[in-house]
Amino acid sequence: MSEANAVRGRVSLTRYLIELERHDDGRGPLPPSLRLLIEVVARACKQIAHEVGKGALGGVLGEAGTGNIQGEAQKKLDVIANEILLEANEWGGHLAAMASEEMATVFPIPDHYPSGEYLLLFDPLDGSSNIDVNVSIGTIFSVLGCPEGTTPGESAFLQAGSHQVAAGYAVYGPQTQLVLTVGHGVAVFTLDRETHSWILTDDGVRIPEDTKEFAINMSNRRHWEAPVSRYIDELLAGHEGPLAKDYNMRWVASMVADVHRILSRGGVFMYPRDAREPDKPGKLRLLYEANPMSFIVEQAGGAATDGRGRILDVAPEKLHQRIAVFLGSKNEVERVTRYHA
Ligand code: AHM
Ligand code: MG
Repeated sequence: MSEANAVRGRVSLTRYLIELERHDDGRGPLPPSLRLLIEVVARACKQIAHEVGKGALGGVLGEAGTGNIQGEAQKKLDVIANEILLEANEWGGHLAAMASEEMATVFPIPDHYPSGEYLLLFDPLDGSSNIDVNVSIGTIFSVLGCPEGTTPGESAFLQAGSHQVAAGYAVYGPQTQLVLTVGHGVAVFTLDRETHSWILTDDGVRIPEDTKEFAINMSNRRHWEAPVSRYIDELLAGHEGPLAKDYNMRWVASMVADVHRILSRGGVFMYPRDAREPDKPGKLRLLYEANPMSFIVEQAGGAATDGRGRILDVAPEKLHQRIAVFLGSKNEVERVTRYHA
């Protein structure tokens, strides 16, 4: 391919979304306001990638000296990424309100900006424990419609994940990538660091139904519930065990990076409920982590449950609600879910 043809053949994020706007396959065309909102989020992710990349040279590493609503110490980059997303999205006119893992309560669009029809939720920087050690981290986001006639307070956000109109994440790793679903499958964009544009590098992503790879924090083993212990024992028993195959284990401790690997080559990711904090059903947050990742995984042919049922069917009761997560290759997620029954 000549250089000119190679350039013309590249599909940018804007082009990908505009084609969805024009093309109605029965699920309805993508609304222009949703396209613009996604573009703003993607632009904010580029800015976060830039800040992350500065590392020690930009003074962005280390603790912020503050804590979030979950009682976790915030890193400087947690706070910076949160600010970037708020600033980028508050004035565009597409949103009624935002909610973030790093903020105690919802952020309504200030009165001096027009208010829009969507709600944006995000985990501005997921995998915070990896920031200072230069391991992949990411941003996770989810978009809901704002129910008509409601003031965009906390209750407007308490919608089951099946109502999401878009979800995605950016992974800041050796390459910076954006993974997106608007309910038409899953597309992956890679940041071209020369032109600063998101270029489509994979579309119609499919997660293999079977896998030989699992991801779990094994150090919590003594706190797990019986069905999880049984399942992991079977995986570890390998070829000689009941599942009759050898499994490999990977745990990045950044959900974005673990999910990204599973999208790329299959696997099962687990963060079960455990006995450390009995009042908290799991570590991960339903609205900022579990729902958007479950939407993406299901759109790629995988499955996502909390061990009991489909995550996307859970009716949230609280903004910062936590949930157990089992997601990835369908047959393994179904097996561990069966063990809970
Ligand atoms: P964070 O949003 O505060 O970074 O916490 C979420 C992260 C996930 O990315 C990851 O899967 C998990 O916490 C790692 O937990 P652990 O420290 O138990 O390995
Ligand atoms: Mg997180």
